[in-house]
Amino acid sequence: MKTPDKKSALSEIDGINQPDTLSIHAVQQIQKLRKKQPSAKELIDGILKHDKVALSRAITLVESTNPEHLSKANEVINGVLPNANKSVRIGITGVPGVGKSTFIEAFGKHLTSLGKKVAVLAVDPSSTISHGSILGDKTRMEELVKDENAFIRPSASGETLGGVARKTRESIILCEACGFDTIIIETVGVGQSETAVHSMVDFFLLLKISGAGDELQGIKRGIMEMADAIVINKADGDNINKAKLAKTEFNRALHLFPAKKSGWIPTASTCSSYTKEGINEVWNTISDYLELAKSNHYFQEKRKDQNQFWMMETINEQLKSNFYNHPEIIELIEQNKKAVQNDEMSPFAAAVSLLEKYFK
Ligand SMILES: Nc1nc2c(ncn2[C@@H]2O[C@H](COP(=O)(O)OP(=O)(O)OP(=O)(O)O)[C@@H](O)[C@H]2O)c(=O)[nH]1
Ligand SMILES: [Mg+2]
Repeated sequence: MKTPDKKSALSEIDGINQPDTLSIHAVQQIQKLRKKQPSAKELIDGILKHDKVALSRAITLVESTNPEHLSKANEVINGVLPNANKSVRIGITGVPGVGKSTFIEAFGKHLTSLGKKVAVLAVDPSSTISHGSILGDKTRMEELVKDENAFIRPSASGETLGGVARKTRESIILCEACGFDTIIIETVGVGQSETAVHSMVDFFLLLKISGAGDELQGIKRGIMEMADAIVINKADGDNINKAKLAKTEFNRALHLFPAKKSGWIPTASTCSSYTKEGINEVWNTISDYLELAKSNHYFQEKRKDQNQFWMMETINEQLKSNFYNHPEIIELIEQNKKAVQNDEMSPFAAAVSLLEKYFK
């Protein structure tokens, strides 16, 4: 039995003998597989053949910060683009603990039972702090994880909202090309992430739980305006009556908002992800919306507007990151900051000199 290469992770520290059962052939197989990175073409072919492993790998490239990976990711995205877009994209938001992941599990299972193929992505720029809901979500979506017609990808982390949003958008395209017809995007209802998600979905759903009769308190007006439906979750056990009251109150409040450009009138409903009551009604509501928005062409127009918006966002993001990562600029920013602090330079002059330097 030959001992594998000392540098390999499969090789033990000095003084410890390799077990006899270690097969050098198996080690070499693993090493070979590990090193072999699929080409852009292989990934494109895999995705178009609806291979989830290829999809996962392509998303990993999209999430990478390595410039080489990024250019490969772009190649893959461009290659599959003609096959994307044929889906419905649903955004789901709500405060932490409202039951988004549990709802997505129940809702997703309902969708796959209708023969749909469901991909779940998450926008959660805060997950760097909370160390991500990767484990949490995968255990909360136990059934969906096992469903062969579902694909769950936890949020990319360690990033700004802009960065996470770009990755999610590109992942949507990859999922669609891989045959997923229903894309669900979960976002936690804090910060600006709802706005980012709203601008990448067709239908935006706000999840709520009933409170102590003060349902509208503490809810951001902007989120109410963005919502195409409000669903009061956890309408089970002792909560049923409170949930029904909350539904009435939200329906009344929704009527006070100006009419939507889509012609759609948002409504509130109740559901329980535990008893599954109300889950199929949520899909019926979304189907009604799609019928309306497609027949009056709002659906198509909105997607075009979103594409333009994301084009501009991508330019903004790239310019910013290119500027701030430029070695000379990194140095000069520090110098100019000091100069501004010591009143040797005006903030305006300090900024202009940096920009001029960069664009020269
Ligand atoms: N009674 C009841 N409890 C629920 C229901 N849905 C979720 N829960 C519970 O609510 C808690 C939070 O659920 P999650 O699905 O993790 O909520 P979340 O909104 O995804 O939370 P974050 O990912 O942390 O933002 C869990 O303890 C769930 O078991 C429901 O329909 N009824
Ligand atoms: Mg969650």
